[in-house]
Order: sequence, then structure tokens, then C-alpha cells
Amino acid sequence: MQKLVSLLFLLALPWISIAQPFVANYDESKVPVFTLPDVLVFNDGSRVVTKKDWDKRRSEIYSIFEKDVFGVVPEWKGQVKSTIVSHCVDALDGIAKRKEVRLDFMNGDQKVSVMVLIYLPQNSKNAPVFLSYNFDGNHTTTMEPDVLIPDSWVSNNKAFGISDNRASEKGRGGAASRWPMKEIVSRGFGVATVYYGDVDPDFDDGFKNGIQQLFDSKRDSTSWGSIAAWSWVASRIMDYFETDKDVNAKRVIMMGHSRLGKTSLWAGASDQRFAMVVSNNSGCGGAALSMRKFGETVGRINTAFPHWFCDNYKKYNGKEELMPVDQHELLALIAPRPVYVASAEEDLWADPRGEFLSCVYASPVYELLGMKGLPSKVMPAASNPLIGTIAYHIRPGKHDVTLYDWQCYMDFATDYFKLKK
Ligand code: GTR
Repeated sequence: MQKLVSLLFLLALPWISIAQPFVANYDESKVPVFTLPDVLVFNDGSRVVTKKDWDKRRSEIYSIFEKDVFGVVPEWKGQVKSTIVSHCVDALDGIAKRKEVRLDFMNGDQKVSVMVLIYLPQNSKNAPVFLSYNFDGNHTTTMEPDVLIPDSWVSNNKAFGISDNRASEKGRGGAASRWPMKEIVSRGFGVATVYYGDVDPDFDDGFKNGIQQLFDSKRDSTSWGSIAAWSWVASRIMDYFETDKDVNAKRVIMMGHSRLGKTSLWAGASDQRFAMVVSNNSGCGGAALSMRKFGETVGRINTAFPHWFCDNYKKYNGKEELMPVDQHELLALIAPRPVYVASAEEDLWADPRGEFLSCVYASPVYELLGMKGLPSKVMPAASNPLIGTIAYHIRPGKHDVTLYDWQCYMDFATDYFKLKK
């Protein structure tokens, strides 16, 4: 019997060691010792000293993230057409203007349509606008009855009564707690939201559906994943904003939660027209340092979501210490523009401490550019935001976007854009 048990153990060994890297560690004492790439040292070992040096170093870092993490966006050869499909002058009990704008992406005879739902304060001239994807359809962000329901693929979701990947009336307002539209608008901000599945349905289909089908289909290990696709379309929405007189395109805040927080960071890094970036609980592949291997790891995320990043990222499954970049450098790509990173105490999967440390290690770039980085190297207590040009808070509770989170982002943006309080 004993022999049989040992034999079974021996046979299982390879599987145990394959599975091992993807077992989540939640024990701070088991975080490996690691050396982060220095954001202010060029790949050839020389130091970044001047602002001009930083521009070159920035391109080096950007190019690594492109080729090794998120993937390169191929050349766009199509057209984008915008159509205002609805307009309401007294939304949210009269405090807001609301419109829905459809962006049709066309290449040859193929078309992908993306619906942008926009709420703006009545006097919107200087209003900063949060641009933020939603997970389940624009109609889930509000109780307003006439907001359109997407006809693209949606995840099945019992709470929203979806079992056939089709959104329905049952989901209306289902995610409204994450979208306190009235509070946002009454503080002088606008919100533009888009169902992320309009852009790319979030499952691994070999990039046959969504926006990628409109591009050259040849793929290699550097080709873009879904996060790069969501980010690219965020920039196309920005193109639209630049044509819309109701929107101040110089004050767009790219904000996102979780996988869409990863997206907001990459969009903010890729397109410097975004005036500010907010990462809510973005975790692995977002704000959290990968080399800590705490909570979700590169191996785990690439296994569960093989379509989010480029194939090169998979080289680092279980080998995060070999990465030529880490996520503090993703934050640094946003400098000198303000970036707010937020964690939640119970969201260990997203590694709150790793998200905080990214802010610390991105700070030297902000300082080089004459801005204040994160004002402390000590992790703050819950609900005590640290505010520099990089801001950070951790709040009690779970992986979510709460009114408290929004209030912090709005306070930060109110000061930055010098809005009336
Ligand atoms: C999880 C994933 C995280 C995070 C999250 C979300 O399953 O592991 O990286 O992105 O989903 O987007 O809600």
C-alpha cells in the first residue's frame, strides 16, 4: 500500500510542479526577494538625468509593454462614423443632458458598432468627463428607462436574468451602485460609458469577433489582446469627443475597474490626450507589481484569460522576475499627468500592497518632471487617501467600485482641474 502511495505521488509530481506557480500566495512573508527594473535607468544601463532623457526612456518602456505585455495594435485602414441616436435635455431629473452616440467602425463590408452613453451637467463647457467602460451593458448603469440595451454578446449573469448571452430589460440599473450618475453630475462632472463587449466580447475566440476582425488577421507573439483593443477604442472615443462641442476633450479622465482598470492604465499610457487616469482595483497586469507574485499572478491570468494580453506575456508565466518591466513603469508612462490608484482591503487577489508600491516606484519619474509623486512610502490606513500627482487609497470592503471611490476621484479631479467646490 505504502509503495502504491509513493508511486502515485511520484507520478503526480510533474503536475504538482506545473500547477505550483499558479497557486495564489496571500502570505506577505512568502513574497520573493526581487529587483525591480529601475524606471530611470535605460536598457543599456545609463541613467536618465534630464526631462529629455525621460522622453527616450519612456519610448523604451512603452515599446516593451507593447511587445511583451499588451500587444501591438496593427494599422487601422477603416473608417469610423459617429451618429447621435438619442438626445435628452432633462435627464437625471433635470440636472443632466444625456445622449447616446453610436460609433460605427467599418472596414470593407465588415462593421462593428459601439454605443457611447454620455451624461453631462447642464452647463458642460468645462466639465471634466469620466470615460469608463462597463461590464454588462449601458442600460445596467442607470435606471433611466430609455437607455438602449446592447445587442452584442454579453456574459450570462443570473442577477441580470441572462442565460443566452443576450442582454434584456431585466438588467436595467443592475450595476447602478457602481455608477452614481446623479452625484457625479451634481459635482460638475460628466460620465461617458460604453459596454466593453461592444468592442470585444470577453472570451477567447481567436480574435475572430469584435473590433479585431476589422484588422489584418495575421498574428504573431506581439499581436494585441483584448485589453489593447478596449484601449484603442477608448482613443477612438476620444477622437469623437474632439468633435463634440458639448464635451471638453482636454478634460477626459480615463477611469476603469478591474480588467477595465488595466485597460484605463494602458489607454492612458498609449494616448496622452487623456488628462487623468484612474485605476480602480486593477491588480495583476494593471497597477500591481508582478514580481511580488501575490494574489493573481502572470501565469494565472494568462491561463484564465489567454486573450487579454499578447502571447509574449506568457513567457513570464511563473517567471515574473525575468520581466524587463514591471507595473510601476506602466504608471510612470502616464507622467506627468495625474493618476489615481485605488485598492480594497478584501481584494487580496489584486494585491493592494503591490498596487501601492507601484505608485511609490513610479514617483521618481513624476519628481524628475517637476511634479509631486506619491507623498509617502508608507502604506496608508484604510480610507486615508495619499494625494500627490500620483494618488492612492485603500478602502474597507471588496473588489468593487463604491461611492467612496468615486468621491475620492472627484475630490482629486476637482483640485487638479481647479473646479468650484
Ligand atoms: C478576475 C481577474 C482579475 C480582474 C477581475 C475583473 O477574474 O482575475 O484580473 O480583472 O476578474 O475584471 O473583475
